Amino acid sequence: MSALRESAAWKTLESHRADIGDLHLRDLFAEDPSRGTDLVAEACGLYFDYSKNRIDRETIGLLTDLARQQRMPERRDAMFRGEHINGSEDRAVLHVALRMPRSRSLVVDGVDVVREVHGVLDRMIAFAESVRSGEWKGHTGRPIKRIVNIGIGGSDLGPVMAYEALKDYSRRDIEFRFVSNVDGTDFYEATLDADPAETLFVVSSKTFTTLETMANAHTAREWLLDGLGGDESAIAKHFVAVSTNADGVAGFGIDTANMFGFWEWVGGRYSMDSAIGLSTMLAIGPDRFNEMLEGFHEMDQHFLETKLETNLPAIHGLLTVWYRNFFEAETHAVFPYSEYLHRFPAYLQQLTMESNGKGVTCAGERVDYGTGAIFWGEPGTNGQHSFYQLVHQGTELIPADFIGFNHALNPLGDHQDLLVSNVFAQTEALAFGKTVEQLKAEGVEDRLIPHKTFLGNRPTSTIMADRLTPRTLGTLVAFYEHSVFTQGAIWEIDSFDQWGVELGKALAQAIIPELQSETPPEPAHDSSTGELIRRYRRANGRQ
Ligand code: G6Q
Repeated sequence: MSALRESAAWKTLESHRADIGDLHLRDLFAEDPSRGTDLVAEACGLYFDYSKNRIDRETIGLLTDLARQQRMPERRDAMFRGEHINGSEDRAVLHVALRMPRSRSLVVDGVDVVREVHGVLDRMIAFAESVRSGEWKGHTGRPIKRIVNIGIGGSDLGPVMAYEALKDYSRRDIEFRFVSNVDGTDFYEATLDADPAETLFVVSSKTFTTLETMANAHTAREWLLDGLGGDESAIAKHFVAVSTNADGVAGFGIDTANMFGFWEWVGGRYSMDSAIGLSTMLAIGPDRFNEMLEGFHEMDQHFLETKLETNLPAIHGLLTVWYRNFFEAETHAVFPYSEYLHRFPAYLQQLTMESNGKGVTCAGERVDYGTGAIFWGEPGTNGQHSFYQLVHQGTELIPADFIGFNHALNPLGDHQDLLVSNVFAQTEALAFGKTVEQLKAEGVEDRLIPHKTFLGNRPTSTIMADRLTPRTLGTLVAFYEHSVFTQGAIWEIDSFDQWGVELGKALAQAIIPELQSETPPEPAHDSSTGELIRRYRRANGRQ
């Protein structure tokens, strides 16, 4: 058995879990009336109510003991100092430096990274202002009216999520589109009604070698040159790059003066506040972008400086461990009650699952405990009319985060009251359910009672903020980043590598020529893959 499972803090939590057993939230609230005002934490504009979780007043203390035993605070401090905590790639993990104020300095491997960050930010600001003001002109002298970000994974999910989340603050006279899929449909639809003379492509790729992004960028190049009469000098006015690979960018034909860099210590899924956020800055402007960075930074400082017992991301991360390892919960749901956050669950899926979907520890030992939960979700209230059935009455335990706002960005009649009433009603229903006695008192027919019973005792956390602003988005994303960090530290895994995406990439590279060759390829696969390749070739008129 692993040292973690043998450890004192883990064993104490196991017996605590046995004590808590099936204690119902109904009883926990009845016995402890101030639970709903005490088991909460508030910081950086977020009110975090974790009282509707399957815990008692001892649990958080035991979980923070586990965090200390696992040296989580020391690991956190090492990350903030710029140590190479991503061991398998031998890299520092410094997304927190991306949002440090200009006045700070952080010297890592001999370089002041904060200075470098602000150097790039200044160039992004100058560029964004010139595009937004119309000073930047396309090849034929027209201002930019459509901006297409081409990227995938970390170079897409953050930008598209942030654009959607902050649309209310964005320029409406410039269209923003995001192309990620190598399915040609994605590019086709993003440019269908676009005028090449007014279109700017932001090619976002840390490596500038990613198959999907390079295929889409080359298609964009052809589309632009076709539309503008084939003059290659048009590229400089219609393409900019966000990358760490200057040679690759120059080789593509983009002027490196129009390249915005970042660093190997920024992981893709932690990069939306680096130059990868250029499309966000183009949409909302430099001042709003800066407010977002301030929100991130405020939460970073909270995570760094606050004791674990009142530390929002630490508590969230520890509760996720609690359910994953002591209740065997396999999934974790996130339900934002804001239409603007409709891409937030997809963004979080990468952040959480690419970070903590690991089967070995940093030392390379196979784990014998559950790691990263499957994160999923959809905005409320829509989800209520589809899959919440399973959350309420199914056989799985699904811890869920409900995210709500006090104020709407688009106040219309009493819509916000209706929306938020659902946040509160759902968490109440999930916790307390509906008993046989209540149903009987309502005169429900006996045969329907089993169907109408809600067992309750389904854990939720509620995160309330005043309104969705760039600052709130920054704090919310940093909250989840540091929750992910906390979980990874407990599980002793490397939350910052992603070897699991490599195998599929390598195999696809091998199969491309087998689909395209004139003559049938040599048999090199299992009988299923071989037959799928043969059928595809035949369908496309190849032998
Ligand atoms: C994120 C991953 C991955 C990456 C994409 C795009 O943490 O590393 O999602 O962001 O594969 O990579 P490029 O930016 O290099 O194109």
